[in-house]
Amino acid sequence: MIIAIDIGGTKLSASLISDSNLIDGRRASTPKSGAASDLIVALEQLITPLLSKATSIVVASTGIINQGRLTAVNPDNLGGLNDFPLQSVLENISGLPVKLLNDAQAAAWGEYCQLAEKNCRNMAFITVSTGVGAGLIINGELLTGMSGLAGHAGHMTLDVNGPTCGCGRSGCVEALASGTAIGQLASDLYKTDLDAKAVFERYHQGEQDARMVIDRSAQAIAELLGNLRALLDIEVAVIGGSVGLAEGYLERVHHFMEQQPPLFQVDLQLAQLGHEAGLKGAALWAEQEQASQECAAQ
Ligand code: ADP
Ligand code: BMX
Ligand code: ZN
Repeated sequence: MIIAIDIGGTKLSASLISDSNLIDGRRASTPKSGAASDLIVALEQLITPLLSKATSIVVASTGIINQGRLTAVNPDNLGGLNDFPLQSVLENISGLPVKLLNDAQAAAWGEYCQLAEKNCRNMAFITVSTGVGAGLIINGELLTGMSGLAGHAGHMTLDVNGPTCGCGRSGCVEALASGTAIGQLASDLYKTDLDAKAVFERYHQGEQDARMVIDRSAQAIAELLGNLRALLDIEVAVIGGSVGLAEGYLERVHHFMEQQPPLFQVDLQLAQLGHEAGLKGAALWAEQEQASQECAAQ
């Protein structure tokens, strides 16, 4: 069996995976200190109980994944941590072979494998979570880019006069739409600390300020989808992440997308793998990589 690990800005999950089924799934909070040593301890505690049954590890992680390291685009999402030797840390903990992929890229592959429309060749997966991540399938293949940066659509600028993003740019999609951005704007408006989950609760109770905050996020995602459609002729967009999957969110994205000219609208779907898209997608990707390596060796 394989161990799949999902490292997000808010939570860590790990599970054994057999035939695409999760077995013995575990969760922990992502350390907020920004210290590499805290992340190492958290990962060790998370996967140690699973190690005896596994022969390899695959990771879906927030951040740019390149040459075995995790580099943050937005270090704020990881408490300031911006560079981490993820592959060697996990190899040292486990003694097992380890493969790494960005979390949204992994989820994109997982969701692409679920798509009923097999003639879909170009798909975007967007996670609205601690940050905003994206993974792109172009001509049926996962795009990672030369340095792992491909798909980081959360850091495309939507508003040059918008809030500063932790990546250093202004008005990024992430700075307007992420769970963190929702929590920050709502905390300013309500003058008390609120996270995105609490904002959704207020929204469902009919509060106008909460609705406005969620609409800022949903509108930014709708604009992003229009941009991706224009750039890449995306046919299907799949939305995931805890904000993306929250009740009522997809409807608001749809509402704003419908205000755009039809040419810039996409077929919008909720992640079929739900919160497991990263874990399952990473496992499916690892299987495929393994098969193509074996094929090339023959
Ligand atoms: P990660 O970024 O670690 O992958 P999540 O996908 O859970 O984790 O995203 C975390 C963000 O989602 C936080 O901003 C959190 O407040 C928000 N969130 C968590 N649960 C919910 C919920 N039920 N409804 C709306 N937002 C949520
Ligand atoms: C950020 C960036 C992406 C990631 C996305 C979603 C960092 C640490 N991460 O844009 O690589 O895919 O967040 O990540 O710079 P999540 O933590 O919200 O799942
Ligand atoms: Zn940014």
